Amino acid sequence: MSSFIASINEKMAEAERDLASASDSASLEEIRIKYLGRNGFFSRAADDLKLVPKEEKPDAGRSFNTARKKFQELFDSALESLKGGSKSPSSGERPDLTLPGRKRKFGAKHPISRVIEDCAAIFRRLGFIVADGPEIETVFHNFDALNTPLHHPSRDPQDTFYLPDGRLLRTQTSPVQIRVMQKQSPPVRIVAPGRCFRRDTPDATHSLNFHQIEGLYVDAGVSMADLKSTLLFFARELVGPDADVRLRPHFFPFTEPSVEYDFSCIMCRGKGCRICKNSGWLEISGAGMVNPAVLANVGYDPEEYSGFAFGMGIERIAMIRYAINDIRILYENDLRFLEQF
Ligand code: 2NM
Repeated sequence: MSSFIASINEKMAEAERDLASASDSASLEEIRIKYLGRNGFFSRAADDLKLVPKEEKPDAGRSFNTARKKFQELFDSALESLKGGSKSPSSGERPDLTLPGRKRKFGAKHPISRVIEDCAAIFRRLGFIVADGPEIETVFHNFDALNTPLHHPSRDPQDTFYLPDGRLLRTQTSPVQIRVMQKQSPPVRIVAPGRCFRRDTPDATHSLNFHQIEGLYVDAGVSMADLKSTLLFFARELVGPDADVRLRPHFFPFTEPSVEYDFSCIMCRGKGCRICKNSGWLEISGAGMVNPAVLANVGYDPEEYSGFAFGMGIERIAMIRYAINDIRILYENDLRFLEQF
């Protein structure tokens, strides 16, 4: 063995003894300087390495590198165990309790999460349970089971993202309701919040992905009056006790009859303003009595059970609530925006 390698091995044994006896950070610092400092052992050994005869150099270099690495590991773990307090601090080293604390930066909930959680909490008080399901869906759960006919425009690849295997990105959260109904018999009282996808040209009010919360209540004797009172209770919990709700006739394949519904404008309390375009009403979304064909598709007897369902756009509610005029700001992760929540 070359004398270079021998001296390295000898020094490493010494280093191990030094590190084992280090009891505080001051002695550890001394050790660091002794071995890693500008004039420390490894620095001088690196100079010596240059003088090693050529044929011994590869071996010498290897043992130098190994020793250097091993020392760093031993040193780091000695430092770690000192910090971890496994050795009791000597008197000079008590923690300084007068030092200012470490500042923790708290995150904030995204406005979409806030709206989802607030809505879900209101429905939970009415006995609804939060359900979820996959964002990649089958055509059956997203369209067929919901009584959406083959020729319906929303089924077109122009409007919906299809995967090569024929599945699709769900266009609404109703397939969650289908899955829950397939699994259990009535009564079913659920809300399904979540992310949905539609092909759209993005602008201030359209986005390729958006969020919905849909509700479903199926039991014997559920009526349109239950739907309206549920929406009214929800509106009053969300925006205040003087809120009102109105239903307008509409068409959806999955509900019959179907409605679109509005909440009275939160800004002007129905008198007419810029937000509601002077109508006094804010369009929220659609609802209706679950189409008997949908109940039959999941194996429920439409003669025995009836139900209502509704959907709401989370972004729409967030934009009204927080006076946001461009939907895109909700997805850009701009901290100047997000830190306000
Ligand atoms: C809406 C509007 C109207 C709806 C229907 C169903 C189901 F699964 F029961 F058939 N879930 N959600 C529904 C009805 C959704 O969103 C605008």
